[in-house]
Amino acid sequence: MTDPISPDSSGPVDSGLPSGSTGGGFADLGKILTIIPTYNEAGNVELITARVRAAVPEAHILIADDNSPDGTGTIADTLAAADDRINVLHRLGKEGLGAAYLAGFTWGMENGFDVLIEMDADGSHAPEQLPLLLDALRNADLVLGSRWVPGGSVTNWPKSREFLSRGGNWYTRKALVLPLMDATGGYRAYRTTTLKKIDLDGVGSAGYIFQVDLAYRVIQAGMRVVEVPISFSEREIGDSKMSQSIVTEALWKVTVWGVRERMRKAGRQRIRTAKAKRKQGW
Ligand SMILES: Nc1nc2c(ncn2[C@@H]2O[C@H](COP(=O)(O)OP(=O)(O)O)[C@@H](O)[C@H]2O)c(=O)[nH]1
Ligand SMILES: [Mg+2]
Repeated sequence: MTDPISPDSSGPVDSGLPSGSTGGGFADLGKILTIIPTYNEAGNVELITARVRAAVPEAHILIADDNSPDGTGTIADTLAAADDRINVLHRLGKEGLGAAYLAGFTWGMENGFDVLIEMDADGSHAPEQLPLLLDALRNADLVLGSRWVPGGSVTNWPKSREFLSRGGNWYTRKALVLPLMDATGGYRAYRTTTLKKIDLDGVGSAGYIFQVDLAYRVIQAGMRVVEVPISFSEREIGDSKMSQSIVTEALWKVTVWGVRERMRKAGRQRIRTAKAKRKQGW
């Protein structure tokens, strides 16, 4: 970890990029922290932080680096030294995206942030669309940047990857009876209060299952989840860390949870029926 959090002070920066700005700032939402997990993102980390700083100048950034062998952590330290709104969480080694986010959430809560953003380092999640997520958070407990709602899009993905994402989301929707089009996506805005209301222990730590797990817990806790369309573009620099085991873990866990929930519901129904029969003197 590097520099401490400073009070809000810096002014807007013109990125020259298209903006999702809804006008005005987000002071009403409180202190905002964008958490960016990194593993071998040396070619991306500087650009992504500059874009976030330009898009939402009041947002702080936490780079959660898993001791990347390519020196991402050192570059992040240099960025943090030059900007008191950038901080770095150095972790010991590669433990998966979810573990990095959980550590980032804890850091954000300990440092008094009210809004915690999830954003990839590779540019797939356009920082220029962050204002759209923040605006939607005014009426939500969790906002999902969604590729698969009307207006959402994906560019530069092979058909196989699109099929996997659409298929995985379809299966998740059916298995968990989740009213979400993109439960596996990783561009999100949480209120800190939302995360405090759910049990973060035992959340799956790898890729997509982490995202599904959190959205599922928020919905089961009766909170409001809103999806806003985003334009997702595949990375141009560096390599994806997505692997077969991450996909398999996600499909397996969604299946187990879906079966468990159905058994629970069936059990509750049996109890209700037995009670009704007793009342009627059967
Ligand atoms: N700290 C940390 N970050 C990770 C890990 N795995 C992936 N990431 C980061 O998570 C984000 C998404 O990963 P990416 O490889 O682009 O996955 P994809 O977009 O699903 O292909 C990127 O910013 C990665 O650097 C990990 O084990 N630890
Ligand atoms: Mg990516």
